[in-house]
Amino acid sequence: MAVERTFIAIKPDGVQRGLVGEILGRFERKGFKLIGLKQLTPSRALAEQHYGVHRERPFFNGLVDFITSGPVVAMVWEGDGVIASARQLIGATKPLEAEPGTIRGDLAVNIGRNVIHGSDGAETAQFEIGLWFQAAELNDWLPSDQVWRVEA
Ligand code: DAT
Ligand code: MG
Repeated sequence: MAVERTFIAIKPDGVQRGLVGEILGRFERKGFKLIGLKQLTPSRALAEQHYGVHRERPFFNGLVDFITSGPVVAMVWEGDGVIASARQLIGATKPLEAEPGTIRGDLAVNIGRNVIHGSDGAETAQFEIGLWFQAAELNDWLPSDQVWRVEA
């Protein structure tokens, strides 16, 4: 499995509800590596680019209103197969259909307040990381336990 990077964002509902630590902890405990982290209230332009594939959907304006309504915690996580694994940790888009044990399954009810975003594929991840982060904001580092933690 190749080492990948993915873009993860805790949406304003997750930040307002005090779930940042809970969510960050799940990615840390899984064993992924934090490469970038910042808190910002996104501009409308940023939100519209981020959700550009949904521009024609009836929920688009409401989605942009929501994601720009308050603080977002934007992150880049790295690891083997992290893109698909993060989507599994996050759970289904509709929180009531998300499995217990997933972030949305455990922490959310409403599709319009589903707490977290994660890139859905390699191309999307590359696009979203570049959209939200400057190259200088991403810090590569070697965990001190890497040698024994990672199997070949
Ligand atoms: P995901 O966030 O699981 O990748 P998506 O890309 O299909 O889901 O949609 C992006 C976000 O848009 C989603 O997290 C919540 C919102 N959304 C999707 N479908 C919706 C709907 N039918 N009604 C309201 N909001 C919706
Ligand atoms: Mg999506």
